[in-house]
Amino acid sequence: MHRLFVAIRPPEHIRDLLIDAMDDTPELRWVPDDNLHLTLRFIGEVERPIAEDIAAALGNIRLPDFELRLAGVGQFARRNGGALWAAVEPREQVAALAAKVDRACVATGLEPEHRAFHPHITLAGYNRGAPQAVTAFLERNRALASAAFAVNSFTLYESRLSRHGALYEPIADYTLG
Ligand code: 2AM
Repeated sequence: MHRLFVAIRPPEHIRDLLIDAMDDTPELRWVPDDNLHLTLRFIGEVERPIAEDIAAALGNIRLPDFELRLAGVGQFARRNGGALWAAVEPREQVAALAAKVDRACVATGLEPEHRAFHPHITLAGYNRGAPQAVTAFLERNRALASAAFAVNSFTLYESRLSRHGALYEPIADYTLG
């Protein structure tokens, strides 16, 4: 089985800004540079032939390239902890791309994504009991912003679990424009 997702890989200068926002708070598990991404569609575990169908269907997506910029931070709070992330703007084109990716997945037999699309770049995870560190992070990075950066491709990733945590391996790149 292959655990897949489709994502945008931010360019290095944007990842550097994100890494600058990280600190040494021990309660926060920061995402390593290699893993920073904006998820367009989480696919989950599929067999090899389905993975190949998905890879082919993604190659049929036609959309112009576009720009995004970092625009603040936020959190997903869950019962047993949560995640901190950087938000991006504007929403329209990245949402259109996510919708096309979803349609390509549905065309290969996957269930449509029912959750609302909320474009974000996860920066850290935390366990229950880190509210002070979370509040401090949100406060400190409220004004996180960047110049516009070009999004001219997206990537199909395979997620593998290793001793050192999740490893995201690019399987295929797709060019926009
Ligand atoms: P994220 O986008 O909020 O960081 C690989 O697991 C990526 O797919 C992660 O970036 C993860 O969250 C995203 N993702 C979305 N839905 C998921 C789910 N149900 N299980 C695991 N990861 C999911």
